[in-house]
Amino acid sequence: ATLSGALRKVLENGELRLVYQPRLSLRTGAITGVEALLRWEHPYLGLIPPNHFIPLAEESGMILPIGEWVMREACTTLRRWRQHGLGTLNMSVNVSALQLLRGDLPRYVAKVLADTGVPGERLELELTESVVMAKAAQAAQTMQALRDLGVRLAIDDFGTGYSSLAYLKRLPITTLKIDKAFIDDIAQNRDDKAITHSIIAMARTLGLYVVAEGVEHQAQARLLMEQHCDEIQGYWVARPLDPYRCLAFLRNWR
Ligand code: G
Ligand code: G
Ligand code: MN
Ligand code: NA
Repeated sequence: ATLSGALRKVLENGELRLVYQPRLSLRTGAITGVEALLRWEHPYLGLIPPNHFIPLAEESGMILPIGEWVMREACTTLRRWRQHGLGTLNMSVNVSALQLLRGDLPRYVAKVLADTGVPGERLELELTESVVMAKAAQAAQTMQALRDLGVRLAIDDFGTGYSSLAYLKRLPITTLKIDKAFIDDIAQNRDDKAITHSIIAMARTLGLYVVAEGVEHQAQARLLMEQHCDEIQGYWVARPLDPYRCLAFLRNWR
């Protein structure tokens, strides 16, 4: 049996689950939201990381039903947490190219929001830079329809592609997530420090919200705070957590 063969059955076999990684505001010290990250628990191959199976799911088109499952599962979890007094918590969901380029994403998102009672303003979708840039014209309309639902749009892994901030500004994007590659050596490397500094400065000018990814050390957090980065995400704040542990983490936070 092949991995893509097994992938075709993940949904009916119930082998997918989501873990949630908290995001910290450097302004308020509050946890503002979580990013849903997909995990495939194969019965005998064990845990298969998304980097291995998402490309396969994209080739086969399986990413469409999987993406719908992710959206519904993430919003259902948020609905439950909202009943535990976490009414202002935001949920970020990764969306792949194929989902974005199919026109019916906004309709599906609207349905999930209606079914779960989650306000659109509490949902953020993470799109990768390369896709948004390559298919800007096609993607722009879908992105606007999502914005009309109140949903925020983030560019994930920002800085690894080729886009200019000025160009991105013409798309209805609200948030930039600076890729971990620029954060890793930020406390030692002057070039990386200069890069994050200018990304943050330009984003501020353009009215975009900035999140730094992959923050593992306090020194990185302190530097990003000095640079007025809005939020951070990474092992220093918390690892991706299963829903039960994540709820406990969120309720115990200060
Ligand atoms: O923690 P991590 O291994 O989860 O994530 C690896 C990569 O997989 C990241 O680039 C992330 O954006 C992507 N990813 C995680 N979950 C999802 C998902 O639900 N959908 C899509 N399309 N990508 C995801
Ligand atoms: O590409 P995307 O940003 O959506 O995926 C985030 C990926 O980075 C996931 O695989 C997640 O588990 C991982 N991740 C999150 N925080 C950290 C961190 O602090 N260090 C490392 N090495 N990986 C991280
Ligand atoms: Mn992401
Ligand atoms: Na990323």
